[in-house]
Amino acid sequence: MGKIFCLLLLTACIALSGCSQEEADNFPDPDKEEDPNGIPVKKDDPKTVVINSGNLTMPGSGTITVQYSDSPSGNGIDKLVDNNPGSKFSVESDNVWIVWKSDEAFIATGHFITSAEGNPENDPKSWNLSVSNDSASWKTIASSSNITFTERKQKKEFQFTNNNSYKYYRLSITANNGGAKIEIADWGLTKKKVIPKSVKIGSENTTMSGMGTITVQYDDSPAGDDVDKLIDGNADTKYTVNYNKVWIVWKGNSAVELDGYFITSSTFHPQFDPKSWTLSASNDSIDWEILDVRTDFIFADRKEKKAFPITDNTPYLYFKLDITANNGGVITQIADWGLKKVIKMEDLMLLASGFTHSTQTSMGVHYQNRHVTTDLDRVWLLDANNEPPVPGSLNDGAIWEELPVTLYPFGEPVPADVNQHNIGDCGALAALASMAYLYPDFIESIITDNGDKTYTIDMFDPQGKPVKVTLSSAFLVTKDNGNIAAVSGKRDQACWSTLLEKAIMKYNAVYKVNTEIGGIGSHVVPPLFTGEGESFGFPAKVLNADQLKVMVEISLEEGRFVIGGFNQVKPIGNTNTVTAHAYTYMLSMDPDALFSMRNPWGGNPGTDGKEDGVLNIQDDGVIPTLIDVGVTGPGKAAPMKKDVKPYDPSKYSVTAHTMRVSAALMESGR
Ligand SMILES: [Ca+2]
Ligand SMILES: [Ca+2]
Repeated sequence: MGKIFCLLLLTACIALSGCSQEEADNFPDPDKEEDPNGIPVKKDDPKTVVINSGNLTMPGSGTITVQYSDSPSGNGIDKLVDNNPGSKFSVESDNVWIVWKSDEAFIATGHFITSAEGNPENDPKSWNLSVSNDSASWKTIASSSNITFTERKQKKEFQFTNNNSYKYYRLSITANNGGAKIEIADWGLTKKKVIPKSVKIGSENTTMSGMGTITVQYDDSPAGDDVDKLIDGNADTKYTVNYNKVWIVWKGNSAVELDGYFITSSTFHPQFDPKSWTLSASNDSIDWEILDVRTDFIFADRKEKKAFPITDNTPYLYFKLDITANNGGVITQIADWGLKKVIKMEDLMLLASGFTHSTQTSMGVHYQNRHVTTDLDRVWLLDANNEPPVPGSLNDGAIWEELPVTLYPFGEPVPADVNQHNIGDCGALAALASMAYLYPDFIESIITDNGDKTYTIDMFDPQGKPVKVTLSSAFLVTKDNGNIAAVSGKRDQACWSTLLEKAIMKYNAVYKVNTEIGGIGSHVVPPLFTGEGESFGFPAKVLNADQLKVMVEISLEEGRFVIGGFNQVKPIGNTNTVTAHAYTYMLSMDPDALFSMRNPWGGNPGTDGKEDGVLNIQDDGVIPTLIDVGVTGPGKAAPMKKDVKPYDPSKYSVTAHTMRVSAALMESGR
């Protein structure tokens, strides 16, 4: 039967080059039987006519092919489909096959035959209707036998059950009423009637992120593959339409500004994927604004969720996805379609918690009702000879020892200057790295090099009043091997971060607000230097991945310190997340990542420090659900904000990518 296909292709090519009729040989008939009397059977001599327009018995244009080419002039095969009972097709045979090849596959659920003027003996009596999409494999979907037409020009209709689109419909007449010919006035196929179908979506938990109504062009999707599967956010379920094109309209209960939309390919065959489509929007379903057009788009994978951005942020009630072509299949399947609303900070703030605003002190609730600075305090804090106590968490394993100071190893303060060793103050260090990321100039502005190996740091007391803290060049080193135990630069040198960490310890000695720097909360650290302690946060799972991204980006844009962590140990890239640990949020160099989170260890478990502890967080459905975020205002640093850029750790790599953090901290995760 491959020959038929070749022939039809050939015919189609000829039709394209201008001919509308073509005759051909060797068009075999599967239903033909050998003549039992040995009389030579009539040789196949198919004839094909292209039917482009006009009054048709068929639902659309196509080509019609008949088994024999010897119809008398004026009674050709074109007369069979001209929707004129006064004209007839005639052939000198008592059996014949006729193939209608539709330009567009369609679902036929019936056909009709109209008897011709002339001798009733030439009426068809028995026939089979079969279908195909490739003209190679055929399936019989309807049969009629011993049909009698009682009148001339009598139209008889025959219904059958069919839910699939086909391009080829073959009528094989196996018997006539005893005459020498077959004569038919008209033959036509009737397309299944489908009407649009609307489904109300009442749950917020759909890919449309809201409530509304979805309307689809056709109401005949197969059971289990209905439109609810299009918006369930489950790539394993699919929406199927029995057509190669379809439109779908979403009407939200309120107008939304769209940031983008996505389409997920189904689990099944790529030829059923949408290939070309238009997304348009409207507020009255009359005037439509085109938001996005895709042509010849190919999904690279099964269950591939592909996002498409939208630049028109006008609020709209209606969104229409008009699939104008699929990948060649007779049906179309989509796993999911979803709309991505513009995420607004004000909406996210409704989900925030843990506000630390205080009416008493600009430093925030944590610093309320604390020790008020005395003159003696000021004197003690200004004297570099006064060293703070060694943090209890070091278990007397460290002592103060004078070390050379390189204030800015990379020329200005950078997050890479924050490398934790033995002190469990990840909250403070993640905050310092955030300060270096957003406000390097501010850090330089609060550190005064006194030129005598002492440094004075500008800080704020619990009432938010300026207080100066002067430090010697003595820093904590481990008792056993003399290595630096305090935070350090990449070459284990004391630097600005070492000074600010020590300033917090010295501050604690007087104010006893954060008596143990180990375990200090990240949101109480910036106010010590910026004078402002307004913060809020989001526990894990409050924000989804897209919302987290917006929260981080806007917060950084607005110059806020963003610190947070993971609530579970999970694999991420070639390492693991660390729990009970603070990370610094930054913009990522990876365009596919939501954002970066930098580990103050300057590395991550099981890796070296080449990436400076930076994790690029992907929307993998797992990691973002483990993330919490704390956001603290910039206070007095605000005027000195630098442009926020993606953090490039490779700029700060050094020859020895050692991990500096102590084994004990790596164990406890601080
Ligand atoms: Ca006719
Ligand atoms: Ca689905």
